[in-house]
Amino acid sequence: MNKKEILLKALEDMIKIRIIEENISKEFKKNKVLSFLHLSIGQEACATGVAFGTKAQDNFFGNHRSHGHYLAKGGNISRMIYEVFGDNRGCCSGHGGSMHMLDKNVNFLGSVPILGSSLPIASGIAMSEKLKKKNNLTIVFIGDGSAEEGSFYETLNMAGLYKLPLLIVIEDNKYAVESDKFKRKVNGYDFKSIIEKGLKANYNRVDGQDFLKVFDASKKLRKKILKDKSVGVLHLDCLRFSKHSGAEISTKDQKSKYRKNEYFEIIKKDPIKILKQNIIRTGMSLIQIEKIINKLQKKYNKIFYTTFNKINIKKV
Ligand SMILES: Cc1ncc(C[n+]2csc(CCOP(=O)(O)OP(=O)(O)O)c2C)c(N)n1
Ligand SMILES: [Mg+2]
Repeated sequence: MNKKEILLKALEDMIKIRIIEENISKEFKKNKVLSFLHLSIGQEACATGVAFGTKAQDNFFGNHRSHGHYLAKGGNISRMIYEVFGDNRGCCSGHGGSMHMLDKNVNFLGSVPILGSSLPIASGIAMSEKLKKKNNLTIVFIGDGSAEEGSFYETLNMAGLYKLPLLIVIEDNKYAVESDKFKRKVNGYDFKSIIEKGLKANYNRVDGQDFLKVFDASKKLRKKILKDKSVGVLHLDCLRFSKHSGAEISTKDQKSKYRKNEYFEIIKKDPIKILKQNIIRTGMSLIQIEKIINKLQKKYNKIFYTTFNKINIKKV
């Protein structure tokens, strides 16, 4: 694929994630989702960029906010929708719901909502891949809050010691629930130097709102980790548009006060807008791109409701 084709395919995947999540959100407001809901709207470039920069044979692990990780990995849209709404046609037979998805068909080996607990599990898979002499990478997505857990440092230490092909992707949206990273959680330590010098792992930090930067960084890290037999951390600065949990996705229903003013700045850095600018640089006009987006929105709205309308939601 040439650059323009890659960007257009990424556009499709990012619109897919957004439309599916917007529709889940609409149904959540009508009490149709029986579990917690954590939307990744605003963070689509992270999942998509890493999926494009790695290979189908690589493994993904997710967390409580993983619809985007699953879809970017090529997960089946209907199986995810069924799962979120507790239908037995879901990828985990409807028992897991939004926060517990697993689909071996696409090497999506599990989203684990207990923060930090996916890290040792992912290391075990990386160890297994190494013992089987497979040249595959295992990627585990965590949030900035989860990178403050002890298991993050323990995993980096052990995975480094055993030279495991493991990539930890930190989606750093600066908040854990409503706790501000800088005001309430982090004592100003030098994260880069702890990872690189302290734990001797590869480290790269890029703008997680820009698909191209995430794509490029994950491609390079994959190559380096597999070549040097070393672990890696990809630190992505990103922005979630929705509140931590629940359905609110627009400024109108943004009720939480903890980042009210900052929120208007945040939504200016829409990853889809940034991707559109990158596509324009390949020679396409904005009108052409908007036409494509319009078609994609219709396509994924239709796919969502074709599946959703087959679900008989049972109250528990
Ligand atoms: C061990 C543990 N403690 C607390 C929680 C409750 N909890 C769920 S999500 C979350 C915040 C996570 O923040 P972060 O890792 O930055 O991810 P984000 O939600 O920002 O994507 C918390 C505290 C949990 N699931 N697991
Ligand atoms: Mg966070």
